[in-house]
Amino acid sequence: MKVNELKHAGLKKWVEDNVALMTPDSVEICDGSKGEYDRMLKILVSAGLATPLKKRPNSYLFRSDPSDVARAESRTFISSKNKDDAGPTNNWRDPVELKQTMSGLYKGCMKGRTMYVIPFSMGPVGSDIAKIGVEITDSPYVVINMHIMTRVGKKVLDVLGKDGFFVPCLHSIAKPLNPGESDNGKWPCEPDVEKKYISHFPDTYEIWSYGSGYGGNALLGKKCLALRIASALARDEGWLAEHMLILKITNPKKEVKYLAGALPSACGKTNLAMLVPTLKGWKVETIGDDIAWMKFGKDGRLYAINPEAGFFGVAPGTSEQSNYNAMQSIKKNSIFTNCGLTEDGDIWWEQIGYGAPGKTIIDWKGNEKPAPKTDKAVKGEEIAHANARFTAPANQCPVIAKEWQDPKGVPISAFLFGGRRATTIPLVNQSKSWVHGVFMGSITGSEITAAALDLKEGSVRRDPFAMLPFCGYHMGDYFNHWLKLGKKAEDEGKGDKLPKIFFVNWFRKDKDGHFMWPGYGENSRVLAWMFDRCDNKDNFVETAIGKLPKTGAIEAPPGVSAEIMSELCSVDTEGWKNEISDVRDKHYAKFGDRLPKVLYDELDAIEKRLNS
Ligand code: O2Y
Ligand code: MN
Repeated sequence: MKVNELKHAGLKKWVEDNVALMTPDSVEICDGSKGEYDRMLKILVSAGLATPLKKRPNSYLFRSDPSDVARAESRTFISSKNKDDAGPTNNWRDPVELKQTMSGLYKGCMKGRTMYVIPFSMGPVGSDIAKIGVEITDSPYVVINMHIMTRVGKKVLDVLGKDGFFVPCLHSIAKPLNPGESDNGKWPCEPDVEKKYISHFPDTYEIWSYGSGYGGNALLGKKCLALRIASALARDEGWLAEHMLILKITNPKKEVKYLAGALPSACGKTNLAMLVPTLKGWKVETIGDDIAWMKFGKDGRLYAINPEAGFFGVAPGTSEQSNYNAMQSIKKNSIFTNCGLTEDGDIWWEQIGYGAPGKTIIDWKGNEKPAPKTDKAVKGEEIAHANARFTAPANQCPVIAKEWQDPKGVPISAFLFGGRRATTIPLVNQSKSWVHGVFMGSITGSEITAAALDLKEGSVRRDPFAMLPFCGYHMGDYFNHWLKLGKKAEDEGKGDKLPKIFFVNWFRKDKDGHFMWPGYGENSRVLAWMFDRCDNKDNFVETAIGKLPKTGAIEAPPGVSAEIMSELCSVDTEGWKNEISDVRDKHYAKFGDRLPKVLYDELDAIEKRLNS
């Protein structure tokens, strides 16, 4: 298809304007076909950027530039008209000035390259909950990743029609080529981090990205559209765009429930999404591992879709033990970025579960090193980058639920929040009400372990709703959005249809620093308790901080004593008093008068109960 054949006048003009600005050598409208995917890979292999993997059919390894290995948070901007609307947790830039600066950078930025126009759907094509985006990019690496992570092609343009809504997503790697020049094995990007921009314009629902070819900075459907821009759309349209996995749980009686869960980075969200239960008769299946979009149905229930079509998972730490189903998902048709390359043509990373075969290995920077005999990480000598990634189609996951692409979505019975907390926070806690649940989401966070960070070791880095890097507007207003949705449901007499809200903590430690709970598949015991709670089973005790498991309601996993279970499931009154002060003085205080008053009331009520 040619640009002048585009039926949507707004899309056609947007593409033409950017062709004039960026001056690519040619333009391609992507059709999402296998032929297109294969052609992109041929281009990438011949440019020396992709290495085919002998051990994994149709799979390739990429090595990015050391400046371009993760989301660039300091270069991620929320550019709303009013600075106050971005809030204290986002980097704000004036939209007029930012667009002027970036338009200057975009001028001629695609010289010597092809401009790819990628029409994509976040969510099953045509679903009422899905949204359409169109990404303009000069990176064939982005094209193949978007093929896996989203639904690409003509079917999307058909749904868009002549005047449908789409989110325009502009992207350039910022590396024009001179005549006859090729990338020649060097990952193209702007190596100066200060010249990278990942900009969001929530008032006009636009994304402009420049200088990075990596992950969330460049695959604009994921964090940029599906979270930052979608959170603003959800605020404006009355739905939820959340950084949440979606699970299907089946109990031994074959009853099914769906759960959505938010955990900050490095808390095992993908592992939980693909968990292999140890509890007999229970089954866990995956709907999504990272993002959930949810709308209320006419029946008052909240329906969720996974807007993505693939997994963009962290490789190091992924093994058959930590995530069997992820390891099966990446056996073929997968893209690997910044992993090690073994002598026999396979990928390798730290904590993959085995040492590297052969004598030597190529690390993520392309250097030959002795092949590690164990999979332990050696600080400073890592073979894979800590943020090395796999991109794999979701339908390759052995436990993908049959309804994962249902355009109606799945009805959510429970929300789960959690973080890495060595102390204070119990194994699981159910909120007393919707408002209390929003309070729980708002105080989500993990303890700091790396002393190098700007917080005192052991203090809590709050990541409300695990949305801190992903909320496209003021977090105080975001809390209010959650409160408003709950109040509306209650005012309409549908409060009982709202998902129940839980807070989990798999990471409690004893005084010797050992984990008290084994985690992984044993977390199914906690999921089972939550499942039963959704059916109002009498398996809880009411406490000052919420509903906790009754003694014996969660059967202890092997090796966990009754005393430990009791400690995991009881209220640490002194710890909670400190928690309340920390939230009031260091966390909520940041949000000024946009912090909803009812959350302060909730804080006061818990404190009063703890003191009584
Ligand atoms: O490193 C990146 O660019 C992506 S970060 C990411 C990728 C997949 C799922 N979640 C995340 C995250 O940071 O939450
Ligand atoms: Mn994520």
